[in-house]
Amino acid sequence: MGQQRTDVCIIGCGPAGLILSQLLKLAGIDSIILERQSRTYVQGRIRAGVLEEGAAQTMIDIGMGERLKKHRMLHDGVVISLDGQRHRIDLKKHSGGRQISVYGQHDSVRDMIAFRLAAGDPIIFEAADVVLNEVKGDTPTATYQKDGETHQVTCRYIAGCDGFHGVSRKTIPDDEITEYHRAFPFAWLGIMAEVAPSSDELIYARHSRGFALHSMRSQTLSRLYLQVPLDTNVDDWSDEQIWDELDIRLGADENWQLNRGKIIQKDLAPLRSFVVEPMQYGNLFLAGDAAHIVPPTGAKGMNLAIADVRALASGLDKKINHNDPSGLEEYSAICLRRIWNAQRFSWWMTSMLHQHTDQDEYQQRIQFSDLEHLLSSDSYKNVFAENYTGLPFEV
Ligand code: RFL
Ligand code: PHB
Repeated sequence: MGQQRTDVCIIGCGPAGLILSQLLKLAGIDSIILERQSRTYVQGRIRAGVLEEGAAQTMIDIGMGERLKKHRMLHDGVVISLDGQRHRIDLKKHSGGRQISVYGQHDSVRDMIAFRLAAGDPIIFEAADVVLNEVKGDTPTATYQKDGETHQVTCRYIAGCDGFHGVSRKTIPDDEITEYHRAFPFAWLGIMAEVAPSSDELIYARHSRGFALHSMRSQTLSRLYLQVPLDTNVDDWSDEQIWDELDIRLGADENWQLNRGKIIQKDLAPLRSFVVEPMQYGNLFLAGDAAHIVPPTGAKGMNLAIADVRALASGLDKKINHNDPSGLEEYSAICLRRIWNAQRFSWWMTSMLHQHTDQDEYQQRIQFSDLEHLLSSDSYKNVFAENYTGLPFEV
């Protein structure tokens, strides 16, 4: 059996695992990343687009954000469309000067993998059947299969950064954690299209036919979404049907048109909320989607993952370098304060902008009234902008 040793064994090579590995390195702490998928697969997974100011700055500060800094699109505002009428919210003005960065998660992941490998630090791709052992003891281990052999990593701490379907959370006995779930009865059909964005800023559209979102990745790539039923088969939607529906929901008219282009990817994402408490079991710490999921409407998932690993890296630094356990003891509580706030914000944005199948006329009016209040009240816009651009980090 192949044997390896490190301080922290990180399971999962998504944003949480990659950023944690670099924060630890800067604190002089050694880590190994074990990733189930291939490098090509991980780099091709299309997901988030919006980074809070603090999340983008974290990537830049740790040296992994050179391309982000050069290629991101910095936005000062977002547009909310109500049955085709577009209204801008000035995020910068209402958040005390903060902007958001629009940059693809798969680009960030590709940049960070290249950075780590160029520094000679290990990522083990295609590590199959990861099993975590002795996580309550002083020397936990992770075993995995690769190239027909069993390998074992012995470490002091394990960071479960392996997403919602990972193995880390499942290692914790059921009676040691509490899970909170909420499933929404609809999904998003997402497309990536080779066409210039039709708007300088994101458009979140509430429409009686369902929610739509216009986002982007670059001057030549647009990312758009439609609310669809959960059981949708994306192949049942022709490209033309998708553009026609986006036209209606985003309110295309003689004054504003949606640019159409070649659709190079179609995907379906269910909307759900999930939190596990606490985010620790012995020397195993969960971070990112392994511990919580939010519906993408508030653009919070990757941002939360980054806030988690900042707190985890700080706790590990205190313990390993200064023998101070306080950061690790408080890790779960620190993260959960931000997580529940993001849960509330994401739930609110989702509820406010989507059509709900069981929604009656009364609820429709309440929803409309909430949005009208947002668009007409400076104090409501301040609350929105503060949440959307990201609250300050506790750690
Ligand atoms: P990830 O990215 O899922 O990475 C986990 C990694 O772990 C690997 N893995 C394993 N490795 C070893 N052994 C196992 N047993 C393993 N099981 C899994 C996986 O292969 C993977 O490489 O989790 P992480 O790092 O916590 O990052 C979370 C983010 O990916 C996620 O929250 C965001 O994508 C959510 N999200 C958004 N977040 C934002 O902050 N802003 C956005 O604009 C935004 N838009 C979105 C989104 C998510 C979306 N989808 C598809 C759900 C838009 C969409 C449509
Ligand atoms: C994206 O660009 O993919 C995106 C943007 C904003 C969201 C969700 C996804 O709220």
